[in-house]
Amino acid sequence: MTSTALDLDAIAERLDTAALDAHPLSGGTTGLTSTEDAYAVQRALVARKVARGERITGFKLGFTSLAKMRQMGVSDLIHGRITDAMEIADGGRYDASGLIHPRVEPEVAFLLGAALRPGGDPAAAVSAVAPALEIIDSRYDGFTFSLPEVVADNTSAAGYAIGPWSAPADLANLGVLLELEGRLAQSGSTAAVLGHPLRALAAAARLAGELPAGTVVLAGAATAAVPLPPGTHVRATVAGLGSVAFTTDKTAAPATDRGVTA
Ligand code: OOG
Ligand code: MG
Repeated sequence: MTSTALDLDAIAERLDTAALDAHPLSGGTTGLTSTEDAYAVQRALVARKVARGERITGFKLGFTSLAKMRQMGVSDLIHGRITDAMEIADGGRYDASGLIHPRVEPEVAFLLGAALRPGGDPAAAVSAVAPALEIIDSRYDGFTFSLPEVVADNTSAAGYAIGPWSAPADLANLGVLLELEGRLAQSGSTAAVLGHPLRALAAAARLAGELPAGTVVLAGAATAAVPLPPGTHVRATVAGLGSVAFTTDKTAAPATDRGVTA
């Protein structure tokens, strides 16, 4: 049900400003209770980015693994938009000083060679797969939010890096490692993503509508996310697909991440 009492554009503006100023909002203050309103806010928020010159490069899924659902205390699949301004070059440097309390998580990315309609065969649409890293940065204090609130906040999207693209491989059960400074931070399997990451792709088309050829889709983290400190080399490896990495600049430390429960 859509609520008419809320000013959805004003909520989008608050979230946008929170990101630009790296000053979080308190969860629970948006008044959002409906998912429909939440996606309307997300669209308005992304439209503000596009108006500033950002280009939408694809979609991301959230809460596709139990590890993530448990960590964040939610139980529903969500989706958001990624833009060119969020891209981090594989092997490159990344300045996270403008973020609030960044976390990083290992993912698998799909590249669509053909459009994928809701109900269509996801495997037939995929032209390439790659290991990926996602940086999330909730615009809510302490990463504390309701499901509609995280949807409105474009699912905490902040940055992503994509490793080398390979021909579509069987992603049913590939080992996933997340290393910070060469130390193992998280490990898991692509099977953690809805039993098979292709299910996340099918869900993206079901939830967001037809996905055009050329779209990148992040399937959702296979493990819990970990805080991303400055001056850190981060690498995700997916067995058989290779790895993707970046290094954060040694700039001013972001605000303390008080929300980690994993
Ligand atoms: C929301 C983003 C979830 C994932 O991969 O599950 C997500 C959050 O955890 O703040 O990107
Ligand atoms: Mg993610």
